[in-house]
Amino acid sequence: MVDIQKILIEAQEQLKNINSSEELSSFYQLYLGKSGKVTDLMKLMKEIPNEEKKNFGLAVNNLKQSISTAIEEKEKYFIKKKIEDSINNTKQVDLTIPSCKKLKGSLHPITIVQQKVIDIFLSMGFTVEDGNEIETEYNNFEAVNVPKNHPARDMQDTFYLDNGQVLKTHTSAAQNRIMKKYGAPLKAIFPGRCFRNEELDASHENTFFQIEGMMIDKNVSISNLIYFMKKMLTQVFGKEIDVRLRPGFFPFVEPGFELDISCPYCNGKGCRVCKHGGWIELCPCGMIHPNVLKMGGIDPDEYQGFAFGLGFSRLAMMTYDITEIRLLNSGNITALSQAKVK
Ligand code: FA5
Repeated sequence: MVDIQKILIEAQEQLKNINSSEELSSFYQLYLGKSGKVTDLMKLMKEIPNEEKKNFGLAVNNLKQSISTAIEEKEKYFIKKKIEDSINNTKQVDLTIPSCKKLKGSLHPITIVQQKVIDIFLSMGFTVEDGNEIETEYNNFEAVNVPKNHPARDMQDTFYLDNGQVLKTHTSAAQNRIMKKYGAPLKAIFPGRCFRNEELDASHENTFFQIEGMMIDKNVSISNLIYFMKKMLTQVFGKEIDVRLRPGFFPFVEPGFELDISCPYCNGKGCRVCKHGGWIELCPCGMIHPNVLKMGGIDPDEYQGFAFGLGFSRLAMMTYDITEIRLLNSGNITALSQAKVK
């Protein structure tokens, strides 16, 4: 007589040691396949006496059911394990890590405002010239009427190089070369980096920018100077700007002035930027001294001219609402990118 219970126990034992889907399919073939142990039992049915057929059939069916269920469960277990393994072996992604932003570059505030001023002067017929950063003492001082031992040299703390040349203290250092290059009449601006060995604070840097301008022709007057400055500043600030002149001393101009602008932020009413005075000191200027014209090869009896030296770093600060000049040279992209046009 076949011991069905024994076959079931044997199958359950074998199943415990099965560790892969491949082993499980062999197990299936061994019991439920075409010539499997359970299938063979079913084939025995016809040899079983009639009175035992019912019990035998029931027992074989139960055996088949038990083995099928066990195989199904094991199969489910393998599928689940496969999914879990693949999750565990996949590189984990932390969705809370901030993404790496691609930072877009932009032009420096100085460059943006400089380009704007250059465009305005180009549209008014001025030529744009370049100045050297390392200059001869002659160009920086003597040629603009500041001879050796003149007290005005002390106003510009100068970096001297071992070879006797200087780091240009002002853009006026290019005046002589430009006059000699073009002669008169002449309309030119020359932006540039200047250097002074100064005490640093929120509005003084040792390296800063100026834009110099010169117009030389017959019958040039202070009215021309006021006209061009007003026109340029009105375009830079995008609104009508009033200017006023106060006397100022510079050896290379006579008369010399300090040009103030009506505060573009409060329209002259008084605010933090203009220190509540309604005016901002922006640009020293004046009529070019006859000695300077002469040294530039231009006859002062025939020609006159005006010159101005715009403190360009400060103009950029005003335009971008930057209150600390040292930020401009800091290379601090975060701070510079927060600078907003006023
Ligand atoms: C001059 O440099 C004259 N060459 C300007 C000039 C040109 C006058 C032509 C007349 C005719 P001053 O030293 O004041 O002048 O400087 C001009 C401007 O440069 C100042 O008004 C200021 O805005 C800026 N400046 C001067 N020193 C510094 C500094 N250390 N840091 C930032 N800006 C400065």
